[in-house]
Amino acid sequence: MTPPLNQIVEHIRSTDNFLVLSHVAPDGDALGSMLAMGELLAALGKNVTLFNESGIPNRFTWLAPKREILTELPAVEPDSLIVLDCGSPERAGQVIAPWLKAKTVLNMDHHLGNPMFGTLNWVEQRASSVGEMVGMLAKKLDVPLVGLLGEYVYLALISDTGDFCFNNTRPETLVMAAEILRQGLLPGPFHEQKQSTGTINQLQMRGTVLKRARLHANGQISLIAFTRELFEQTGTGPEDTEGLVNTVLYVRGVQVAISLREEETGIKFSLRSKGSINVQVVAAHFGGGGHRNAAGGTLNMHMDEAKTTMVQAVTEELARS
Ligand SMILES: [Mn+2]
Repeated sequence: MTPPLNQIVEHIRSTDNFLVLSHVAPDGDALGSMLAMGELLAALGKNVTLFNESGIPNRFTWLAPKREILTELPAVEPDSLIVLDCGSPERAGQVIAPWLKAKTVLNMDHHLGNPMFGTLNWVEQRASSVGEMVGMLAKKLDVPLVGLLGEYVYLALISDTGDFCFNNTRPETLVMAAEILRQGLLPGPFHEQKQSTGTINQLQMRGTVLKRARLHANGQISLIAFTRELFEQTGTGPEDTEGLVNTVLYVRGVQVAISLREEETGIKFSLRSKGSINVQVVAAHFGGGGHRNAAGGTLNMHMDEAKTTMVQAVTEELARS
């Protein structure tokens, strides 16, 4: 067992009141690991409050969590904060920022380049997901991955591994998934619930985006772009873009897929790569972050400039690989 896990176990055993939070615009790992941590701490008889600045996105309302997810700071101050899936403290959002500086912070994450901003830091880059780390913690604390705890860990596992297809799927990940199934989770209905969240507007918006997809660098780069104009025309929004970048990565010959999304704060970019091509370094160059095969960030420029900039940066990284 790794020393940080020991320290986290000791800290949890000796502390009573926790605030558990994950990054803004949460994905399946951020939500799954946060909800799972809530169940785990409750199973240990601890007081736990959940916090996420963005709340629960529409595509996850089917989870219908029993435990409330606060979007404002709670009135009662916790003894400790557990920060999940945040590659940097900024990812936790602005509301919580003062507490991150002032309080005891357990930083549990799996991103490359995490700056170890916590009082205790457990950063496991090899873990498929932070949900997997919560599962490891549960095992260490003798809490079985049963019921909601199992479901939430499973959500985190399948979300960050692309249903166990990405390189970050390790034997330990599948052993944990097997354990959750052994405890009673049925994967068929679970996946069906998770997938059945689209709308016809979303489908048509995605059709338009795919129709406009382009290849660059002799077919090694694919690029899609979501404009605010298109969101307005189709009655959709940023969260309807989820996952489409993977679709354009799987075009034959493509090594890197770029997705650009126009937001009020600038252009959000998402990068996906195949094999050993590292898009985390490209994202980091523009102040973003992530993993070797999946990374992102924000560009403060217009869409046309963002397209040229990202294609050039990725082309240079391809030349280095
Ligand atoms: Mn994650």
